[in-house]
Amino acid sequence: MNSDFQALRAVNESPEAEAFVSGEYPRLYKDYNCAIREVRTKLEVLNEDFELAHQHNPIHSMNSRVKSLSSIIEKCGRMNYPLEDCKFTKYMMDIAGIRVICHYIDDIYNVADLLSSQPDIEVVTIKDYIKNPKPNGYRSLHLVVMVPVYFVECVKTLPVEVQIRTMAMDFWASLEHKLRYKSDGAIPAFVSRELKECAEAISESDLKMQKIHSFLDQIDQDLARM
Ligand code: 0O2
Repeated sequence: MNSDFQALRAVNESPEAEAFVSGEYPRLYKDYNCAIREVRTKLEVLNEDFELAHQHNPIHSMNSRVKSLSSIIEKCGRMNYPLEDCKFTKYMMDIAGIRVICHYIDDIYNVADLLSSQPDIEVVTIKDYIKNPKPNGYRSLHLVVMVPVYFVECVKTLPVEVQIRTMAMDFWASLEHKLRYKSDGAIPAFVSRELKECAEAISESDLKMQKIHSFLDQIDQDLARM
């Protein structure tokens, strides 16, 4: 069933959902959007400074989103999280999400380490789907970090899910996501097999590209020392 339809039905059936939609969501959206901006700024600063130090931008691009209303209501229903008084925010760690697209595999771990080591950042979870890909071939590094946001009257420490992957991994994930969405979750077996083969090919290419980049980097360093 379409998730917007599910959300709409939930609003009609439950006073908690109605209160959430009409009152609490706008505040929540603003808070989590601020948390995204805090982490995005950190990543932008790291990217610029890394370039000065290493003549290379680790980050190709970023996009971010606050989880949509329908997606929050759908997930609360599926996971049995209480909507009432936003109690679900204790459990739902992906309300704020940033996707960071890097050039090379080493960039992913450099960005993750640099962000994680900042004193005002607390890493809550790390899921390394690059070292341990999902059975369907999905690869990405997922971190959930807590970041403090300074409002007028209070400080809120909020979770932000940061997904870091190469351009090639992102290309694969976008297509797989679209296919899953279009086929309502049931991707035909032969398509799943082909997707998995693509994921393996992409992973090999990422490793080769990394080797070439490291080789060029070494030449640059040798020339700089001469
Ligand atoms: P959307 O629309 O991107 O937000 P949970 O976060 O608790 O719901 P899980 O599986 O424990 O679920 O979290 P995990 O593994 O960190 O994955 C969360 C997000 O990673 C997903 O969010 C996707 O964005 C992405 N992801 C994970 N597995 C796959 C996959 O096999 N294919 C693709 N294309 N993306 C994946 P949502 O909520 O599913 O979607």
